[in-house]
Amino acid sequence: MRLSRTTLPHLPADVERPDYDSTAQRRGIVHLGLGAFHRAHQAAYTDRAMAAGDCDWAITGVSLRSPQVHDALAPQDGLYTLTERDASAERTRVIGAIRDVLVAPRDPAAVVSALAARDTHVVTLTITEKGYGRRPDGTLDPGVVNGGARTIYYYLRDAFAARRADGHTGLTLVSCDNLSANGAALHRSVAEFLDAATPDLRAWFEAECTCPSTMVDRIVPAVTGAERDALADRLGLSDEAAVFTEPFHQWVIEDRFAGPRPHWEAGGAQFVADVGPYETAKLRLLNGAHSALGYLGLARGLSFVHEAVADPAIRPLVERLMRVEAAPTIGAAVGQDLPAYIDALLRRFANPTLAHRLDQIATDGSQKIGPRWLERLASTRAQSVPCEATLQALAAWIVFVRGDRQPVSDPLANQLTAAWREAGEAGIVEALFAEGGLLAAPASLDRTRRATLTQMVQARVQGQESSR
Ligand code: CS2
Repeated sequence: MRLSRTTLPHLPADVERPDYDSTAQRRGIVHLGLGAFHRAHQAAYTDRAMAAGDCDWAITGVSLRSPQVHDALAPQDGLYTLTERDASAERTRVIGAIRDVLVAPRDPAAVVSALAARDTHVVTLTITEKGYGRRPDGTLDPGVVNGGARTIYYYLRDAFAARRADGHTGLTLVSCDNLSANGAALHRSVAEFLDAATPDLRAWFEAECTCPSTMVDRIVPAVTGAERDALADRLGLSDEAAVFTEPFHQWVIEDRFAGPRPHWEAGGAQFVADVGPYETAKLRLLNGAHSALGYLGLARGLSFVHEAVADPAIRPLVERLMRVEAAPTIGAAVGQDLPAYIDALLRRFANPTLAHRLDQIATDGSQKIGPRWLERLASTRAQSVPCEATLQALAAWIVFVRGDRQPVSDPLANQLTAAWREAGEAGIVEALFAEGGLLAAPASLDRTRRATLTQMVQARVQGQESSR
C-alpha cells in the first residue's frame, strides 16, 4: 500500500501528519527544482507555517528535467515523509505542503501559467550551481541566452510578460542554492537574459520583482532503495518520495519581498537585513569543508563523510582549513560565533546515520570551488593568512578531475580531461588557473600559489601511482 491522503490513517501513531489541508488553500509558491533538498528544507518550513495556521502558500513543484519526482509524488497526492535522524533519535513526519507537481519538459505551458497566476507571490529555486548557466566570471553563458533551450529564464520571462499583461503584481524570486550572494546573482542573470532576449521587460522586472539572498542549510543525502524499504517496513506503507535528513536546519533570508510572504519563521527561519555573513560562513566553512572531505576522502578510498571526518590524515587538514584559513576571512555578524559553528559542523559531519556519500558532494566541482575555496583565496591574496590546507584540497580536486579513478560528473568534465591530456601534471594548474585558463578566477591564485599547487598535484599523482 502506498502513502496517500486515503491511507494516512494507517500510519503508526508516532508519525506526525498534516493537520492542515493544502487542497483548500491557494497556490502561493512555485518551486523550481523539486529535489530532495527542497522537500527536506523549504517545503518543511512551509509545512510548519501551514501547521501554525498560515494559509494560501500551497506549493506547485516543478521538476526541470526528469519525471521521476512527479511519478513518485503524484500517486501520493503530493505527500511524502521526512525523517530526521542522528545517533540518538529518529523522527518521521508527513509533509503536505506540495500541492501539484509539474514536469517542465512535458508541459512547459503549465509551468508558465503557474508562475503567471495571480495567487503566486513567491518563487523558490534549488536548481544547483550549474542550473544558473553562468560562466566562471559570473556572466550568463551565451549558450543560455541564444541557445533556445528552455532554462528557468525562459519560463520566468514568459511569466513576467503574462503578469505584466494581466496587471498582476511582481514576484519574489528566492534562490536557495549555494552561490555567493545568490539573490544578487539570480537578479543579475535574469536581468542579463531579459536585456538580450526581451529588453522591454527589464524595467517591469526591476520595478515589480525582488531577489532576496538566502542562506539555506540542511544536509540531505541521496536516498537509497534500502532506506525506502526499511521505512516501508516501519510504516506499513511505501513512500517513493521519502527523504532522510539530520535534525539540524537553518534558513536565513534577506527581508526584501516584493509582496506577501509565508510565515516561515514558524519553522525557525530568520529574516535579516544582510545575509552576507551567514552565507559566507556557510559556504566557506560547511561547504568548503564538505568539498575538501569529498576529494581528500575519495582519494583515500573512503565513501562517506563520517568516515572522512574521522580519518586521522584528513581531519587535521579540514580543521585547519576551517579554523585557521577560512574563519579569519569571514566578517561575522553580531552574535555569530564562528568557533562554535565549526564545532557544530564537525559534529554534524560525524553523524553516521546519514550515510552521506562523498561522491554526491564531489559532483559539479568546477561550479562549487569558486564560492567554497577560490573566493576565500582571493580575499587574502595580499595578506599572510595561510592557505596550505585549502591548496591541498584544491590539489585533490584537480587530481580527481583527471578521471582515472572514477567517472567525473561535472558540466566541464570533457574540458577538464582535455586540459589534463594536453598539459599533464606539470602544466594542469596553469591550464586551469593562469590568466585565460579554463577556470581563471581573478586574483585567487597568483604565481606563487600556482607553483605550490603544482607541486602538490605532482606529489599526489606520484603517490597515487606508487600505491598501485
Ligand atoms: C554539499 C551540500 O553536495 C554538496 O555540495 O556540500 O549539498 C550541503 O550538504 C548543503 O549545502 C548543506 O546545507
